Amino acid sequence: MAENNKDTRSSDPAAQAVLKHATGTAYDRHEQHGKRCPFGEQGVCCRICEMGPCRLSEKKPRGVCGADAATVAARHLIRQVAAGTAAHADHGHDIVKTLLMTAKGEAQGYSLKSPARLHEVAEEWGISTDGRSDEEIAIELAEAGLSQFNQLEGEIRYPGLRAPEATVANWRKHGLIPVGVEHEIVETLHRTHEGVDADYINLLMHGLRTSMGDGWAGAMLATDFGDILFGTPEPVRSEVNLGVLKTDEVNIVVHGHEPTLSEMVVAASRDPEMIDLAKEKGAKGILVGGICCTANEILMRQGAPVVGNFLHQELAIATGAVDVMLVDVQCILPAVVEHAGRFHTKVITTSKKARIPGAEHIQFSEEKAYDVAKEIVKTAIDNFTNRGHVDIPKQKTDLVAGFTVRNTFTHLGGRYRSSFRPLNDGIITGRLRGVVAVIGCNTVKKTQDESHVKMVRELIANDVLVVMTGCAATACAKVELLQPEAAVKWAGKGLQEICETVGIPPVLHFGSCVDNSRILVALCEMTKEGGLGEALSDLPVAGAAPEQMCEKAIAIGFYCVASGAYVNFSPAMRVLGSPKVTKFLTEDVEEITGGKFTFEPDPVEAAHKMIRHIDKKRLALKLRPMMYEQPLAPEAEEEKEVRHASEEELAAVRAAAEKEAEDGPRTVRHCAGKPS
Ligand code: SF4
Ligand code: MSK
Repeated sequence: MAENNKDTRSSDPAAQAVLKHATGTAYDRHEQHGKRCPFGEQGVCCRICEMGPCRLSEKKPRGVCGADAATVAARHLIRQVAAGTAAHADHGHDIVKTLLMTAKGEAQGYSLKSPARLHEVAEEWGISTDGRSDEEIAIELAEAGLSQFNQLEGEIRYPGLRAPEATVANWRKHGLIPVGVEHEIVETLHRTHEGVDADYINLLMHGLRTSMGDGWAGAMLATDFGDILFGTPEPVRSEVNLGVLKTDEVNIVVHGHEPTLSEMVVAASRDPEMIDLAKEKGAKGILVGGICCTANEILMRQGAPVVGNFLHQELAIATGAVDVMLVDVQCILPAVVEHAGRFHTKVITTSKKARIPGAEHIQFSEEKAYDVAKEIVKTAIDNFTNRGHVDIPKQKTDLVAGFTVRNTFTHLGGRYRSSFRPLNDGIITGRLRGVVAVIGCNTVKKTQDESHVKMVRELIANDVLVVMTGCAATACAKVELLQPEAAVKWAGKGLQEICETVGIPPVLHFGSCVDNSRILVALCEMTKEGGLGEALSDLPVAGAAPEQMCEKAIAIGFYCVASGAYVNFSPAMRVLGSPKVTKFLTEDVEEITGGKFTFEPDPVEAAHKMIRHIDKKRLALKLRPMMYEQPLAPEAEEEKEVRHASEEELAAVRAAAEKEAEDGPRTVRHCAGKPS
């Protein structure tokens, strides 16, 4: 672990082993870039129009057009929200389209793997199932699903269908339910165009509205319709970390986000024709493992091993054992192609939306999905014999994944009494403090995995059940936190009792980033089960993205806060140059949605802030004190105020930055319109 090791780039020993010899990685480029431009980092550099860029400071408090720091920071932030929402929405759109094509018999190799889930969702959506074939139902459901994206009036469906009435009423009061997913994204781009919306609160409210189209539409559709197509996950054992790669097998690493092609690649890798071909080339078999959320998709449904999380993508290649890295969309460092050039790895792009110069491109299409998958597997088999020196770190860890709202129900309530009652009772009686979702990425700005692991250990030690998705889940899986045995080692007594009774780990893997929607639905079910308040914001829960790095994470943070959650987000969003925007996000928004952000960088302190928030909610609900500890001291109820930089401190930072920008030496390019 990093605390015992001088390498602060990663806390993962497998990553450390590869980093000893790997060169030209994201860590090296991060170092080359040095100190970042403080105007950009604080969100007060505007490049919206061609009269700029404008860098706002004490001396220059307004841009050429007159926009102030709050307008500039809010405008750029909600553009990031829109980009993150667009990514998940487009992902969801592709899944819905694949469902439609499958039902029409136009997609090769797919089937409706979960008719039960199809019927459930159809009934929820008011689509008749009586006397109709699964295909007929799926066509109507998919067409209804597609309309969620381009709808221009009314409301997207899921909030009204799934959220508690009190929450829906509050959303409607504040106009926070999107009309349609794309409409709000388009409106974000319009509002943030030069000379349109200059009111930072109006802008941020629209950011909240736009993000709802992610969590409560794009991501939720991706999850539900993906479950219908690929099967609903069940708890499954697998392995994680670079050590899952095999010296004597063809290794295919699928990287990105969408399950449509990776599901087919897993199927093709099990095709006897492909296995025979691999054996002819001297390999013992074919391994398909994943990186980032594609990994989580095939882990959840196929039990495929996880090669690593975001910062493992170059490291996997540097083992010399990856015959093909197949990429689709999102979180793919363009550098993988250049990096692969140092080894034998072939990087194959597959989406028309995401090409990388130098990569081989094999165009994916639903109509020829299985053929495309076989072509990719064959390419990997052919490349197996081109391997040079192979050095795979030995580290790999067992994990249990595959939790969903439905099977968590079954686990908690037993086969004959599926319900969230035991979870709610655990909270009400004080055996369990509450639930925290820890999600999101890795970033070179923090030691890889360290914040996830420290935060989660602190939470479970304090009887908080943790649910995870994305690269965060992979981080904790690497250190054995996703095993039932972890409860005995790390959890507080109350959580331990629950885990032992139910047979679950103290940390539940809910899937990929779009599967954060499963967490939203679980919260809805907890409220419906009763005893924990009327609105989502009443629940003793919180969320965190302690190593966030991308716009999707910002969109997720926004829809969680819109849904009433307390969210710790680190590194902080680029808004700290505007005290007004910072205050809105960390204080004022709570009056509107019941949720808010904190930007605490220290993972243990952040865990305690979330615990204090949960305790505050417990007190408001008049729940019993925690079973295995003393009641809260009154002062502990008071959450420490978020500390904002004073105007003087900000002025000093800006003055120093301006001086650096004017005098050099500068390490930042083009920030002021002048190359350094
Ligand atoms: Fe400058 Fe205003 Fe143009 Fe932004 S929109 S670059 S603040 S003039
Ligand atoms: S993959 S979005 S680095 S979690 Fe979903 Fe990981 Fe963040 Fe990409």
